[in-house]
Amino acid sequence: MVLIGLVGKTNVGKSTFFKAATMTDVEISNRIFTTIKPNEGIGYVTSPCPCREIEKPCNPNNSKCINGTRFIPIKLLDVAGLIPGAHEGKGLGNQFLDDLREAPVLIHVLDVSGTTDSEGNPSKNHNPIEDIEFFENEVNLWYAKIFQREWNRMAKESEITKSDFEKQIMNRFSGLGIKKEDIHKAIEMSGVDPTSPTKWIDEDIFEFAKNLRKISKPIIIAANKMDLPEAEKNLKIVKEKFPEKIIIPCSADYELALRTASEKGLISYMPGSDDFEVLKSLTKDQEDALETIRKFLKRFGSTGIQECLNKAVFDVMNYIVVYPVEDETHWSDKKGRVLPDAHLVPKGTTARELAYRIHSEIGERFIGAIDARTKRKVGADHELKDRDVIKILTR
Ligand SMILES: Nc1nc2c(ncn2[C@@H]2O[C@H](COP(=O)(O)OP(=O)(O)O)[C@@H](O)[C@H]2O)c(=O)[nH]1
Ligand SMILES: [Mg+2]
Repeated sequence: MVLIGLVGKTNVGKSTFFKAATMTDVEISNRIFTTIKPNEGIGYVTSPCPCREIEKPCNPNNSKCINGTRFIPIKLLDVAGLIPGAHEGKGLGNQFLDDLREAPVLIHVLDVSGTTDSEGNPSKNHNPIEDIEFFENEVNLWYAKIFQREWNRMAKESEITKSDFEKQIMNRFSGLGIKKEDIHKAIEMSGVDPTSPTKWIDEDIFEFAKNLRKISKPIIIAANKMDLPEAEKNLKIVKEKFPEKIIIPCSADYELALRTASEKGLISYMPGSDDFEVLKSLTKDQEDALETIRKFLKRFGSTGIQECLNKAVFDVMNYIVVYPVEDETHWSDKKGRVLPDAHLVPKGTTARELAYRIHSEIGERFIGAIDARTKRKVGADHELKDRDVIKILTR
């Protein structure tokens, strides 16, 4: 399952974000929950369900569908607050960072209202730009440190044996989930020579680590606490300073309030939407609180929480959703369930690769596939598109 790390300093709203995003009224399957550690939870990305195109309702198995929107599970990791010097082991330091090894994408929760200082204490007018620079630098230094530890030995070995240095790095640091092409790209970006790694100086290693981190562990920014007074002014400053970054205005507090009210049956609310419907009579306080939130939704389009998850998975990681079926006419599986499973796969995944992802045996017996929309037969190397409904043919 796709894993997203929620990171940032203390008191910015990571746990609030985590709680709101992992709240579920419909549990999918106990199977997934048994693999969850204490700070892990199941959140969802959303995508329009193909069931809108057919007469019959769908019968989701590994995901859920609410009013034609498919909610597909992902794993979220709520990581303890990062403090300056963490890469040297300060605070929870390395343990914190090591928790992030397996996450291919990070959401940096930022207090854009400027009401917490760099240590997480209440403050006024704290500059959130500092937090972004500090955080990225800390993660880059952590990456560099991992490499530096083994650099000399690895570099010498590679030069003596004339082995492929990129491959050696990949194998040695497989725990970081880095691909060979990422290493190749990072070496190119850093302008260093992979045939003589013993000549790299510390700055070269840092530059390489920084570029590799950017490619293999991208960070998007949840500009949180947008409901507070100074936030809008700060958001503008942060966006101007970092025009290339994905920065999403958020209110984790409001998302949590909406999901809680929805769970209690007070309102009907669809995560990610720009409105909600009141279902029961409310107290004056509840009504006022909800109307304030409604104004926020109108102003920003949503609370931003669902958008963060969707952007991380679909825009940054470049994943698509595909729906394997057994019956290309009814879009159902062997048990007759319509559109049972939604799979998140990297863009560019081929029909055969999808078969292998479902089961290695299905991959081995693969002979072709049928696009259930067009009913056309496609070959092994056919690249799947987002929201494809596909039948795998096996011998
Ligand atoms: N105004 C406002 N406060 C928030 C928001 N998100 C979290 N908080 C508050 O910030 C404080 C710290 O939140 P928490 O989730 O524990 O932060 P963490 O230390 O990063 O996990 C709590 O008092 C939250 O209620 C938000 O979107 N808006
Ligand atoms: Mg927390």
